[in-house]
Amino acid sequence: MWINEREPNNQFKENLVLIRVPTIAAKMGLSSEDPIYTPSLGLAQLHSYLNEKGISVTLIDLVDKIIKKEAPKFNLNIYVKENNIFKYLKGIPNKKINQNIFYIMKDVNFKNVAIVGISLFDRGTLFFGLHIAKFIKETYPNIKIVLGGPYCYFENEKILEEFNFVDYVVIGQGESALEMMFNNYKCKGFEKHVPNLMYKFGNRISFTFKEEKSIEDASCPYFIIKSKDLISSDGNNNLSTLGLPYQISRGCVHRCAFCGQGSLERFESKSIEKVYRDLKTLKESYGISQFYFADNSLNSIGREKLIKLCNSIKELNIEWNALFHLSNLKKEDFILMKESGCKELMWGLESGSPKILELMNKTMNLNEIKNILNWSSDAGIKNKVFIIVGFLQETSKDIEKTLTYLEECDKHIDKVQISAFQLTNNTLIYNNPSYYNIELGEGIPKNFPMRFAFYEAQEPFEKREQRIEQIYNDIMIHFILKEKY
Ligand code: B12
Ligand code: SF4
Repeated sequence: MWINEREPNNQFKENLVLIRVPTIAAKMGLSSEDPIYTPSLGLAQLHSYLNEKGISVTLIDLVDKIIKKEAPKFNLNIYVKENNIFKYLKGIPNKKINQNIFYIMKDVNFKNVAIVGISLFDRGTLFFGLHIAKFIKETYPNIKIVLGGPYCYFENEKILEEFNFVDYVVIGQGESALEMMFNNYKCKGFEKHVPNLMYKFGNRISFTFKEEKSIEDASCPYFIIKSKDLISSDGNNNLSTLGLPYQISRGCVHRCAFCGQGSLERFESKSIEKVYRDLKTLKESYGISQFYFADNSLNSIGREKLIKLCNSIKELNIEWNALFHLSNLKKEDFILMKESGCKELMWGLESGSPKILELMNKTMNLNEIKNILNWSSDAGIKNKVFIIVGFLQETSKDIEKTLTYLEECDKHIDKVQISAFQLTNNTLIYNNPSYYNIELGEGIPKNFPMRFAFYEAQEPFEKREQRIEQIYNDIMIHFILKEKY
């Protein structure tokens, strides 16, 4: 019998396990920084929703396990060599890789587990996530393996095509998908009723249908942390640099050429009343006053709503930081933000070269940006800027312009984080390769290439890889030598 919603007392004895995988983005040269530890918002939201629906969830946070050195022999670096891992996942034996998974998964009990969900956050979580999936499927063939998380917007069909050990991929919101899957996985053909689900149907790969529930109805996240976990041995609050994640808006009103966030989800934001209620609950439940607003660009909600938000949360006496878009802000906004607890703002500056910004479809003006950064730091808010290197048509002249621009703004910038350009699908560039003078496809390595998955203006693949590596190293050396960053 198909079950839409379960009676709270109608508990199954089976369990649903959700696994969080650490990223190796920095080790892969995709980012200049290892991410700061915060619990996963996506999984906390799923946990909370499924619990409300009477589904018992076990959350395994492997990031936490590694940080706490609970698996000392486990080697995360093994996943950096993607070619080797890819071959192993395709069935070519490799003792070292094979053994590695036991070091971290051996004490996990999968008894009575019906479904294991693995959350893929970014490219740096892909191969470890797939290794876990293979391990579980081979050890417990009856367990259904489902992948989800932000990265599944970028890789989905190919995963199902390549790897039989993955049963399903959820693209987008996972709440109803996991609920329906868990309630009905014993019914034949249940898949077609499950929203946002990609699955194998005979020789074909099918996608069911897209469902986007209103963000206003999103559950208040449930984190499996205890206050004591947040205090490090030196007495500092581990979350003080970033904060407990909480999302106010979803989607983005901008359309940067390299980013798909603007088109993946419709833009929507929570009512200020809901934000206030949730933050109050989180503060009281976890005794935490530091929050990270996990929005793509918080000021997408518009100035009027931003002002309302700041006025409302002022009395909560919290500290917060968030990603902002470098536009549509006035000097007085920063004073109000500071009063409401804003500690740090993170900005996608990306480049100091007008040519590159235009190619990126970044509708920002470098003079205006300087003002914004000044207003922010004058108000006592820290500024962190993100820079992308290796963008299309970027030359050493453009890099010089970026460095000069950063020097000019130096007084108002507290931190710079560099990422290497990655081509992802659902972006303006991917959808219009000829406009950007790149070629996709032929001759490109097949093992999930992303970072160098294209030829640029006839430049051979290997040459581009070497050139970007060089730019990346040069710019990194510049920042390493500069103590402040
Ligand atoms: C907040 C955020 C962060 C925070 C994370 C805070 C936290 N602890 O949760 C911080 C600042 C730490 C961060 C760091 C990084 N991030 Co980030 N981040 C985001 C952002 C803006 C929002 C993610 C989020 O919390 N959304 C809200 C929650 C509720 O949604 P969700 O996570 O998608 O979860 C839902 C579904 O995905 C699904 N789901 C999730 N897990 C699972 C599991 C299963 C089994 C199922 C079925 C469903 C499911 O259900 C959930 C509820 O509906 C996204 C962009 C985006 N909008 O997705 C980028 C994004 C994911 N980040 C990105 C990157 C690159 C990074 C970094 C590598 C940056 C860097 N250069 O260092 C690091 C790596 C972090 C890591 N892996 O640990 C990229 C990934 C792109 C890519 N191709 O790889 C994104 C897409 C931004 C972008 N457009 O470029 N990030
Ligand atoms: S890079 Fe940031 S501002 Fe630009 S589209 Fe993506 S999320 Fe929006």
